[in-house]
Amino acid sequence: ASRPSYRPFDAETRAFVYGLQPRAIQGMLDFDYSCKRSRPSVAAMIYPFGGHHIQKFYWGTRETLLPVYTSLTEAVHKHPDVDVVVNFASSRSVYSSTLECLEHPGLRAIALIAEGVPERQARELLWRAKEKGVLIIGPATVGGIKPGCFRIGNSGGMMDNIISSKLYRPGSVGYVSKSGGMSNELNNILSLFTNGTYEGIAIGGDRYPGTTFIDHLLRYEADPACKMLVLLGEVGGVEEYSVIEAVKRGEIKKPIVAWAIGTCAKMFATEVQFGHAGSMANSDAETADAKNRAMRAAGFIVPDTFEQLPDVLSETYAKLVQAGTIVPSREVDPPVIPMDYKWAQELGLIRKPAAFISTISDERGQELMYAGMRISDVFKEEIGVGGVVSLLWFKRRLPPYAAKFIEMVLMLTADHGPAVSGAMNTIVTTRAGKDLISSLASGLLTIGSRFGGALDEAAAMFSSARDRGLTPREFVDECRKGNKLISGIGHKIKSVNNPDLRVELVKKYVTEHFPSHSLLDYALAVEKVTTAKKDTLILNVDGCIAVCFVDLLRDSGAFTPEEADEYIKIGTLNGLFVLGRSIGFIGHHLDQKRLRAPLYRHPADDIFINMADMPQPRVLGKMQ
Ligand code: Q5B
Repeated sequence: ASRPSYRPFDAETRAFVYGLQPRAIQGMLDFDYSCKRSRPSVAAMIYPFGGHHIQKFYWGTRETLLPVYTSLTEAVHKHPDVDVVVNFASSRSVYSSTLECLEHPGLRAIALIAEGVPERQARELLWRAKEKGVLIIGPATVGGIKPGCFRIGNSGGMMDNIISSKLYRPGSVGYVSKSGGMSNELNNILSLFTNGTYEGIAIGGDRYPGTTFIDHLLRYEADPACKMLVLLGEVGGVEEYSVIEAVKRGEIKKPIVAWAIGTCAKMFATEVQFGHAGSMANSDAETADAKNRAMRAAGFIVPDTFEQLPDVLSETYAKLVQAGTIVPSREVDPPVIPMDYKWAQELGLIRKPAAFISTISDERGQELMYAGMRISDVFKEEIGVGGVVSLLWFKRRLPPYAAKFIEMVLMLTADHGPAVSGAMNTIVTTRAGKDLISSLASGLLTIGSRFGGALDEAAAMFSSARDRGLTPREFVDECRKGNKLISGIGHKIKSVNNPDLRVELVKKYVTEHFPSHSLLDYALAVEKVTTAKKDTLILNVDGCIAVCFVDLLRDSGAFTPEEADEYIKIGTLNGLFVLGRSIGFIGHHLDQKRLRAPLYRHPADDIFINMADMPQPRVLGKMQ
């Protein structure tokens, strides 16, 4: 890379993100956009699982695509301009993935976000990176931020924090701290009491960070754009003393404001392990007080308390401005970053009409609800499949006799042998090699006004005739005159002498349990008229279920008359046959699969092909 070694990040920096971290990447891209970068700082993601693909992100108000590579080598090959890796690999895989990064000489800086990296592995990585001159930030860090240029992962916090701390444009103060949280605090303080952060790095709280305070402060010292240094150390470790030595040797000459956090440790009777793995004093020199004393003695600008830090920053900054070392730039207007829809919604800032309305079930809460009933209560109260259908189809608990009736209908429509139209189609489809869903769909698509799908029309025809006061004879005559078959009447093989026992079961149950069965009675009277003509013109299973369901809708007290009419009109009753028969169709599919049934071809001698009656094909265009 053409940038000097003291400046690993600038407004052209491009990075790989190792791991699938869409939120962090969106944060980086939002930051880039706020800095008015011409192109995103993230070039690609590396994720060894799931294959190559692309992911979509926002670039301002528009959208942009980022590739996901399964191999770092390929990513490096495709994006030779990338020299930074933000490694989100877990503590288990960060070691191997970082070693892999170190194999690529073009990658000059690596941030390790993982916590809990074994110290032995961290030290080895540190050593290998040093050998290759690669800058390591972390492990156990959010990373760092270069205002106006580049953001490592989630550094700097939410976008509103980035904007309020003016991180969308560079300031003059370079800081180094251990913690990401304290870095955010520093960004805020620096934006209020100086012209803001030039670069800030959180080295991480482990005992063996890849780079330490001195590494970054020496970079800031070398960087002419950085005018003032801040060191936010803490109790534990001796890293502050390396900086003290550098100041004493004259390697650091820029004004350096410093504070070691953890001065309260003396209030405890024993040594205290603070939040970070390395933040515990193992000797007097490692206490925050000793460090603050030593830094003050070496010429650092050290406040008496942390609360006074803003004052000393402000004074130091003012002196640099007065001396002409810092020439504050004209403030640019804070950028407007489009807010994520979800976030804006959470804050109650926006509303939008829903594209769908749903009123039967809800899985958003702790427990799945069927029409307001908790799924655990569905089982506790043993409402059965009939009860579940009542909830999801009619949004109410129906009386037990009604729920049992629904269950009975599902059970006795479940199958009627392999010869019926729908089962045949399921079987033929299965034998053509199709899967369960296709075979089932093929069977279901066969359900129509002649086969299994006569319920709704039967309900409508019988109730209309009865409501209009027609006698059964008048109803049959009216249909005959209009050349209309009566839905729910007639069967291919069942007849008066070969009764359909399913129909007998329904009739028995309904007469015994329903408060009223007036439409069933009417339909049976119609059957008397039709079977007088032909004994197969019985009230069939579709018709019997349909009229009984109308009796249920109208007379159970669970529905208003309008609801009862609506359920017939919107095609509810055919749903009973569809649901029940799905059981049988699936059975036929599995049966054929088990039997390894081969492709079916209908015998030609069973098809009457009559070409003689067909018109001769017309020849279009000129014959040669
Ligand atoms: N005629 C079911 O026909 C069938 C008449 C009628 C007045 C009628 C026929 C029909 C209405 C639709 C219906 C559900 C096609 C049936 C089911 C599920 C199943 C199936 C299974 C299972 C049977 C002979 C003479 C003709 C016709 C007259 C016929 N139907 N008159 N109203 N409804 N019904 N479908 O036997 O004077 O000689 O010309 O369309 O309710 O699908 O098991 O197989 O569980 O899977 O072929 O049970 O009834 O009778 O057409 O030869 O007619 O009777 O006008 O009179 P067929 P056709 P004419 S249950």
